Amino acid sequence: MSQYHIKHLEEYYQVYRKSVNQPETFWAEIAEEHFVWRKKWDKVLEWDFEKPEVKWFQGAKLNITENCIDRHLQANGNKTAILFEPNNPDEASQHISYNDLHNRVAKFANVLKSKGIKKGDRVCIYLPMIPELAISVLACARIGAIHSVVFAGFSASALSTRINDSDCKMVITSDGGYRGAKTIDLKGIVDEALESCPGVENVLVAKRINSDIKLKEGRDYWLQPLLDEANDHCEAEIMDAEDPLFILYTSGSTGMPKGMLHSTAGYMVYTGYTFKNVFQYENNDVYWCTADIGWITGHSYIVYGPLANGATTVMFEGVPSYPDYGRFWEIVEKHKINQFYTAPTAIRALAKEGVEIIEKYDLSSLKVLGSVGEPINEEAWHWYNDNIGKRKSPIVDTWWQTETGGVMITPIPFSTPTKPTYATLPFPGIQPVLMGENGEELDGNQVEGKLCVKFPWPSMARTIWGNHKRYRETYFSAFRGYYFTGDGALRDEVGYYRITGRVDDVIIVSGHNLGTAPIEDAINEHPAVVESAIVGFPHDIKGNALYGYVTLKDTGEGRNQYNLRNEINQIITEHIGPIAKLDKIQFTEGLPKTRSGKIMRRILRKIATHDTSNLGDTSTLLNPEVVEGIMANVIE
Ligand code: 7RM
Repeated sequence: MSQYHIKHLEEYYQVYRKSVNQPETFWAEIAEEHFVWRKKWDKVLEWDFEKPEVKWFQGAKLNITENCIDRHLQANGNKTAILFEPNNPDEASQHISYNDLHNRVAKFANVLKSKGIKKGDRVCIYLPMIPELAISVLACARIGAIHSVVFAGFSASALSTRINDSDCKMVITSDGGYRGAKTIDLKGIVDEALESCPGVENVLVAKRINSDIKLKEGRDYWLQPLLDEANDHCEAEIMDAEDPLFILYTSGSTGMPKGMLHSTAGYMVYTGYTFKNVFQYENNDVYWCTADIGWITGHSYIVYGPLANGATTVMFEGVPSYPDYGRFWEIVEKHKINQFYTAPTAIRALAKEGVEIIEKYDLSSLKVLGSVGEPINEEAWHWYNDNIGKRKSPIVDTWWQTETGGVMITPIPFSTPTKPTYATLPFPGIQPVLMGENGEELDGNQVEGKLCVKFPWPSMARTIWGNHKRYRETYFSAFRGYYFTGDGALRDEVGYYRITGRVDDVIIVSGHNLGTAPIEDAINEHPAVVESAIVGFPHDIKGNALYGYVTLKDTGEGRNQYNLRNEINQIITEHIGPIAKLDKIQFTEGLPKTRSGKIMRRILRKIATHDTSNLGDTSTLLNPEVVEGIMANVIE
């Protein structure tokens, strides 16, 4: 039996028990047998959820890129590491071997050094899904710089907030990007963002769409000429186990996005180990995760996890609908994809297009299907299982978070019997608990509560960049001594977990986490707006969509409500990005408030979902009279 590669349900239970009973022995064995170290650790784990502080593999020295690249060169140098599939199907795909990747990362790392980037400096990466994105991430890791990838769909204002929060010295971007039939002007967005980012010294610009952009003298450089000049050898910076690897922003229920900080050794061990088992990756498999590297799923399961296992990982630049809704299946056939990992929102969008388009393609290479990002509804689960997996490829419904770094609750395919809408069992090393109303652990099965984790795991985020207090308050205060996920869950009669959704003011739209507060802040900047409240409502494709209640200063008949709706969505697009646009906007006389002045979202949520038979007690409201008016004007 190999505990690194679980192949039966009994083996899973055996490994799981060991991971709980002897966590330090367990993780030390995984780390020692399957990763390369410049120096071994002195201590496997030190932790305290009160402070909170967590340290894994203290005293160890390593570089994650030696694990993800160098160690594979001897046996697998010519194997494809990254298989790049362009937006346009007529453009050739690129097979980047481990040897190529090694040289390209070294060159890029030397360019970073030549521009003054040192260990510990923050580098913002704002790129479309082109090879330079993965390469720049690895180049930062090679020299110990902390990468902060910002998804290239975020606006200039969202980008500048993130750059400033972590004091990035450099931005890596491109002249633009392709997304289906559209192009995006990334360099223009960066220029606008940098008007308010005095700390950025240099911008490196990759060429992708050959657009006519301006380089700011002394600040901006085309990347390619610098790479052409650079040496293709770069010694890896030797890092301590707990040295930071990257920052990745995630939305919170209030204010500023949270810069989740991940450290080196634990993140590497956990993403590598989960990748192997969750996808049952075998040597010559071709694995494809459709996420963007701008999200945690891309960091952990396009870049680090697969490469740590010497896998072939596909990077797709485009969208599922271009040139038509057969694109995903065309790629599966073309590259004989073995493991396919996507989000419920994509599955629902594809299901809507019917099965005829799928029948044109040979999907017989598929072995494992994955789902991530939000609860997968039963209908989507069956559609995926019947039409894509042909009822022979297990679906792994993987529950995890930006904060957890890697998959936490998931079936192990071919071992764990799956059950629609259930993420099933905790991965080895993970100790989930459900908490009751009074903050007590709910024992036994068939219970529902708030999902917490009671023991540390190697890839948990160590802090929020620059704000450890907020880290403690957000994750370790709701239940003392526990990590609180913000999700609700239930445990069925056999101990399987089903995630029921967020229990805070985060709404998941098309798999993207959106905090309500930043959207409301944006809307409230409109001169005609007094205040606003955002709630989610169920949407066939997006999972949830956004419903906004907006109180205007002047509700006079003269106002053009159509224009106002467009203006509100325009402001949201500028502040956050088009993903946060509202599907429905209702203008209100006022919003229901508690006596302490808090908007009662519970009531607004019910109205938006037409679930008004039982609004609960409204008598404690400061202004119960507004509720009737809101109900009368609800948008269908
Ligand atoms: C990986 C990722 C995290 C939130 C999380 C949940 C929700 C993610 C599932 C899920 C039900 C799943 N990171 N979520 N996966 N809910 N089943 N399989 O998505 O930081 O962007 O989002 O997403 O609410 O807390 S994330």
